[in-house]
Amino acid sequence: MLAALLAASAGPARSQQVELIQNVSARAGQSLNGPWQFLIDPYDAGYVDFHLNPLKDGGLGAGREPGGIGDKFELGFLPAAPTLQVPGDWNTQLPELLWYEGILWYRREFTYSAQPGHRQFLWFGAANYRAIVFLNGEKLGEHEGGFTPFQFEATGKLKPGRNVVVVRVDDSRHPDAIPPTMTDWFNYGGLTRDVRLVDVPETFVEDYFVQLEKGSQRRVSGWVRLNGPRARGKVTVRIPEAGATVEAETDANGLAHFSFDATLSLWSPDNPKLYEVVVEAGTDRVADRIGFRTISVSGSKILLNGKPLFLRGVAIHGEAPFRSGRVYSEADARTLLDWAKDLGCNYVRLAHYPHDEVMTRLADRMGLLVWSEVPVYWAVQWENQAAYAKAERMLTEMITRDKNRGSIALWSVANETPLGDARTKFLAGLAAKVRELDSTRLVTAATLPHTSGNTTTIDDPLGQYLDVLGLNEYIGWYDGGPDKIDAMSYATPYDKPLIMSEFGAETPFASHGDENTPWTEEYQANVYRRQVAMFNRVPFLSGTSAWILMDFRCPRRFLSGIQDYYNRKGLLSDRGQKKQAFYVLRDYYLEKAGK
Ligand code: GCB
Repeated sequence: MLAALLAASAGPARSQQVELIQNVSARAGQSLNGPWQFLIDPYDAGYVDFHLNPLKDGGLGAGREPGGIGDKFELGFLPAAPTLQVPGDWNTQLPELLWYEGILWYRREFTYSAQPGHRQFLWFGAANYRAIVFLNGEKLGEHEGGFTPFQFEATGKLKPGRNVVVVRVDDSRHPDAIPPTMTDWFNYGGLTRDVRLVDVPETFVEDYFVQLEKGSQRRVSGWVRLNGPRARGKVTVRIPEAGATVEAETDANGLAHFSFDATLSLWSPDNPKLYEVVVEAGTDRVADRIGFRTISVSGSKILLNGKPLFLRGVAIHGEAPFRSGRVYSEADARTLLDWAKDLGCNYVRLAHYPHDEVMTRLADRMGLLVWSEVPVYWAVQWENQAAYAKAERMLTEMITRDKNRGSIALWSVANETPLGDARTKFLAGLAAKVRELDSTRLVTAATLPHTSGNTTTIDDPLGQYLDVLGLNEYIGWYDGGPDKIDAMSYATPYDKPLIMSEFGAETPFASHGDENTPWTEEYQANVYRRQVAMFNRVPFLSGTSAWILMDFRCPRRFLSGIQDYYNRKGLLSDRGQKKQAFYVLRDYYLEKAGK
């Protein structure tokens, strides 16, 4: 047994943490997936009265089967109320909901058998965008943010037998939201990810962080936090396969730091080795599967386990292949990540928001490094403190959920944001928050190009706060024709690695013409051929993520017969058909991989 060492560094103070149960899928309880009744409520009449005063009893939140006369009769779900599948966006489940943005109420009954001495939490993988949750007519809480998990304690509020949960989900877009009103993706609404009732002992392992210490290939270090009346006590962390066990004592906040040496086979795309890690405290025990590796930079190189690695990547939206709608299943994730592997990738950029946990867990298993980002996208209200607080909370929820995934190499704080002091201050704040929560990953952001003639200079002041520079460049599409790519050069005052975080061109599958005719596969392939030749001329380039793996639904893409409300920059169509550019990029990646 290895000695426990209490790390000297300050731990995550309770106020800095978002309280989320780590690794919920390993927990007891019950799934609340399946059919939920729903009511569409464009006027919010289920929540406020005719003079816009809040309805005293929570309105539809009471979850009643209506009885009586007049408006009391109207405020409820009759057994005939239709159902939607959860998880799942509402837009792709019923034709009349495709373009619906606004309020929709969900209701579901479930049976609960009492677990004396245990605690229960209602946990949501994500609800886009605002959710108000009621249990048995009582409001449990609210959450804002469409792509991260949240939970409310239900202990003492559950009844033996039949229970009713109601959720008011509102996906209307607002300028002070994250993301704000204009995005280049579809605003899929609803309970888009798993819903569970999680059951844990009264004092339980709420959260843990188990990774290699920054700069070390053998020192595992992290913390465990307990929640409950006996949160002051002993915790044990074990990696049985490595023969490593450590014990530590929690402080008054239930927090214990630990640190120990272990001989580990390091995780990498070629060796996606995961170890079972067991965390125990009192009567609670939770097991996870974790990969151990280091990720760092040296000048303009990205180093994985101390060795330079070129990130061969593609950007992916959380959009389901074949059926469209949001990704929520391992089958969806498997199809997307298999395509990325087939393309020769060792890295994926999960754009533009935290994806379902099935993606990051599968990336761990398949050996794909991940760029994970928050939807701080385009025109955020940079001067608005409330908008900052939302962004910081989402970032915290993203890191809280995925900090044990060895695949995660980069946390990104923003995409294509406009230059300005308020914006740089906002994003510097987020970068500092990443470092406070997780010093073991690299901080990045996708920035916009500043091009004069044929030279792009990557000098965004945000660069000083990043470990890795991201640049979205569309030479050959939004900027000049394919010929322009041949003449481009790149410069930067920063001695940092660069990832071309986006590049590409748009075409429907099977649209043909010559290589200079836009909206054809030949044109897209031409852009890719010239782009990859150009990449070889950028000495500080350490990775690329093509935009994008698969065509995705997008309300800003109007061209009838070409786009039909899809962004068609995919290397595959939304039906999984590979375009010519797929093979161009694959050849480049195979060559880069030395295959
Ligand atoms: C970008 C954005 C991405 C868009 C893409 C496009 O630069 O970051 O969200 O979808 O361009 O297709 O224009």
